Amino acid sequence: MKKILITGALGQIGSELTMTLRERYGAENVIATDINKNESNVVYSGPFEHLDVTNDRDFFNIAKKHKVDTVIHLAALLSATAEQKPLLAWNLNMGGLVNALEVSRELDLQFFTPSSIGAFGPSTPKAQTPQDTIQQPTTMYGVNKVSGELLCNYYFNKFGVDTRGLRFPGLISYVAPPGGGTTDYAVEIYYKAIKQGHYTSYIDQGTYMDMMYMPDALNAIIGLMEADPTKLVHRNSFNVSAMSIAPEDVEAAIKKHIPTFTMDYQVDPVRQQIAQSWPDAIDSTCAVDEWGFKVQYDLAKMTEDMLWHLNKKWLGEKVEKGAI
Ligand code: AKB
Repeated sequence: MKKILITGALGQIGSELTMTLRERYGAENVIATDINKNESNVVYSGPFEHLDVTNDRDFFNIAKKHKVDTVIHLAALLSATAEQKPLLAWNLNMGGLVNALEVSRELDLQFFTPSSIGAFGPSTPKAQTPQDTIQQPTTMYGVNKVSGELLCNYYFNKFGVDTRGLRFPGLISYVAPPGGGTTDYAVEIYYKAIKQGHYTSYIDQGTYMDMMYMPDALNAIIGLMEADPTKLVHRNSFNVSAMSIAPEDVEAAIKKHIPTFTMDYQVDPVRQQIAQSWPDAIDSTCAVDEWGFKVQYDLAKMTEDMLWHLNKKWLGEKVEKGAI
């Protein structure tokens, strides 16, 4: 990775990945693209281009103009929105992906796109979900993710494109909020804990899902992209997780810092059904063995960091580390 084009750069992963890669590889070497534009650092700290990933010619022209050697394709709808708008999800998630792969084939680029725990379904083993197992998802998002994993394998086997990918769990971050995901509760809960001291969870208690703190997710992307290709048995769909948690676990972790925090439940049937169709806890052993995946944050450490950063964001510099 020397010159990188990122799609969906203003989204939850893109906002932080763009800044991290600009620090590592030089601001001018990371071309952020998105269908939207805002006033953030991502737009002003380096090259930014408007890109609708379903427009194949624009995609090709921007990649060629900037002479990139890598595409990190993040633009996609998440699970809950995809379930509300399945046709849009198919067109954007699959149309964008095939365009990104075609550009990578035509220009001989290295390629990354995230898959998800959503690529699994109710018939998948729920505990210690293996790397290679049954994948029969019941959501449009899951259908997109399984198809995407297979398509990336196809582009590697057929055309030799250096495709790589991770099955991300729910990602938690204090920078940019996610939108339209099933795991979003695990981000919202921290925002509401600080702003209102109370959270109403749309995911029921006892519902376990895999999660990861954003710094670990960014390290995982870089670790996989820089990994020795001869060591990779899998390529496009590594299971990676840092913790398996239910809403009441996050509640308890927050209460250690904010004892007055309260939580109740108003379950959203659509997102609850999606959550129940996903694994409780996936097994990341192949990622550990093939390219050295590791995480720094468990629930307690992540909670301390999230609350500290959110307090700092809203209350200013007055907050001392350790005071939260
Ligand atoms: C979602 O909830 O849709 C995403 C995911 C797990 O892929 N966060």
